Amino acid sequence: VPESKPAALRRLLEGDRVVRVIGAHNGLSARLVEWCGFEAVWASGFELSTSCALPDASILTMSEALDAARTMNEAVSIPIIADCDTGFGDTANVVHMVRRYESAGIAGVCIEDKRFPKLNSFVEVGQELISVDAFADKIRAAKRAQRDPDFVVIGRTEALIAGLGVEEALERAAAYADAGADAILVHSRASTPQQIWAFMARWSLRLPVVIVPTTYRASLAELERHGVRVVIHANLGIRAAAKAMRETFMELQAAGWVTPGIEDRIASLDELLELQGMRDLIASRQ
Ligand code: SPV
Ligand code: MG
Repeated sequence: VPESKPAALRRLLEGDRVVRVIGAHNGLSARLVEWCGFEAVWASGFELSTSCALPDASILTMSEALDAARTMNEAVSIPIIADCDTGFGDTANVVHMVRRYESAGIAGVCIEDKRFPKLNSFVEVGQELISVDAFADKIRAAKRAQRDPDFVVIGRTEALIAGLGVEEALERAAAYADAGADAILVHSRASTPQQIWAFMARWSLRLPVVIVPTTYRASLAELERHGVRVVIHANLGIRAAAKAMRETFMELQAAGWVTPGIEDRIASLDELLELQGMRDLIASRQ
């Protein structure tokens, strides 16, 4: 029997190497994450919202996020970690969400301790958390709702994002671990990793730690040294895509509506036929 995706994700979390994860928002970006050799896909709420030209503020529904996660999952053979924001509401919503994501074959979900409706962590105002107990309740409910014991639930604390400090982040992480989380994501938007290293120094390593270094830099060697297990580059794909699209469109405008200068800097049609799976389709017919 081939290894299930939840089992594959669990094996990565339990290994001793830093797990490298990249954010995606659709089948194409997820497939590129796999083809470039990364270990898992982060189905990013920020990327998905941006790709819909909507704010990352609990505007998209659970079904919309699930549809996107399912498309990504079907496009790759590596596990998907789905960014499920606050769990799309209260504890009962978390239960429903876990059942639906698990049935769709998603390897794991991540929920965060912000108040629903949430705002993306890079927004500096209005970052409000729910109580430790209320969020621990969500984690417990999520763990009770899953059927496959390998399905992964990551508890994410936004204590540092809300400006509450490392002590609060540690307290919350410990409570979420006690509630049954399989890993802890600790997020920071500081310009250096100092808060994260302070957290790691005092975290007893009883659960794997996941980080998202967007505003700060941390090399794989440093992550390894501080005991971080999973690193997610959550939004590189859509930032690369947005800039490339804008520049290409603007250049077409400037070039007087002819494309020769652009063609050699964008993906060829051949490349896209390969990415969409046309090559395999044709081969299967012969
Ligand atoms: C996302 O990619 O949607 C995340 C990470 O949750 S962040 O945008 O940094 O909050
Ligand atoms: Mg998010």
